[in-house]
Amino acid sequence: MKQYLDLCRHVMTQGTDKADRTNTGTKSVFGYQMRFDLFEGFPLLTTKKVYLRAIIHELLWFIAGDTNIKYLVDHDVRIWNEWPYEAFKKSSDYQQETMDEFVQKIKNDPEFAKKHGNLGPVYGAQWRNFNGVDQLMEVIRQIKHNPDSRRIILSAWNPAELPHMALPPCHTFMQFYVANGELSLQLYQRSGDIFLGIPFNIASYSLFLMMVAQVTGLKPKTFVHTIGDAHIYANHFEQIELQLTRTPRPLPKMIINPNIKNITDFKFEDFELVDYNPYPAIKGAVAV
Ligand code: DHF
Ligand code: TMP
Repeated sequence: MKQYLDLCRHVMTQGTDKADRTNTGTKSVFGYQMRFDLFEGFPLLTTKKVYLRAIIHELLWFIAGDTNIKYLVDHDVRIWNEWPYEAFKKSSDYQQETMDEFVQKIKNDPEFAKKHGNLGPVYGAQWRNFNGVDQLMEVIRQIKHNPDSRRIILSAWNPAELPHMALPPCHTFMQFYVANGELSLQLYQRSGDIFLGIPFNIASYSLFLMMVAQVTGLKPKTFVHTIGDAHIYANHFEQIELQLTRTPRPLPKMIINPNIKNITDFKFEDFELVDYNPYPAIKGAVAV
C-alpha cells in the first residue's frame, strides 16, 4: 500500500522529534491525509501481516455499544488489555497478578470482569449513546433518507465524559458522503501511532464503510483518512525502516455476506478475506 509507505517515509524524513505522554519519544508531523479507493481492493497492509481477526472483533464490539474488554478477551483479542490492567494495578484488589492472570480472571469471573474490564464510555458507548443519541442508527437513517446532507456525522469525542475514559478516543470524528449511488467516509483521527494503530484504523474504517454501504444499498467508494498528530514512536523506527525495504503486493479482497441488511446483525463469520499474501508480521511494543 503505497499511501502508507509514503506516510512512513514522510514522517521519518520530515518529522519533528517530539516528546509524548508515554515518555517513549516520537517523530511526528501535524495534519496528513490519505485516500483509499475501495474498488482497488481491501486496504490491509501487505508489508507486514496485520491481524484482521482483532480488527473485525473490535469493530463488532464498537457496533454493539460494548466497552468492556470481556468480549474481546473471550475471543482472544488482546489489543485493549494493557489499559484496564494498568488501572487494576492501581486498585486495592491488586495482588501482584500478572497480565496473564488478570486476563484469565476477566475470562472466568463475570463479577471481576464487570469491575475491572471496563474502559469507561469509550467508542462503543459514544457511537450508540452520546448523551442519549444513538449516532450509529441516526447516521444510517440520514444516509438512507437524506443522502445529500452535509451533516452526516458521528463523533466519539464527548468532552463531558473524557475524564471517565481509560484513553480519550483517537479516532474521533467521521463524516459520510453520498454521490452517484456511492458512499464515502472521512475520518478525523486526532492522534495516530503509525506502526501499530494506523494499519488497524485504515482496515477498520474501510470495513465499516463497506458494512454501512451494504445496509444502505450503496456502493463503497473512498475512505479518506485525516490524521492530526501522525507519529512514529522511537522504538518503532527499525520496524518502519524494515517495511520501507519491502515492495507492496497486490491488495486482498474482502467479501461480506450479502444477506446482512442490518448493521447490528453482522457476525464474525460474515467476513472473508481472500488473496492476502503479506510479508511476515513485525513485532513492536505498544506505548501505554
Ligand atoms: N496506544 C498506542 N500507543 N498505540 C496504539 O496503536 C494504540 N492502539 C490502541 C489503544 N492504545 C494505543 C487500540 N488499538 C495493537 C493494535 C491496535 C490497537 C492496540 C494494540 C497492537 O498491539 N497490535 C500488534 C499486536 C496485535 C495482536 O494482538 O496480535 C500488531 O503487531 O499489530
Ligand atoms: P494519546 O492519547 O496520548 O494520543 O495516546 C494514544 C496513542 O494511541 C497514540 O500513539 C495514538 C494511538 N492510537 C492509534 O494510533 N489508533 C487507535 O485506534 C488508538 C485507540 C490509539
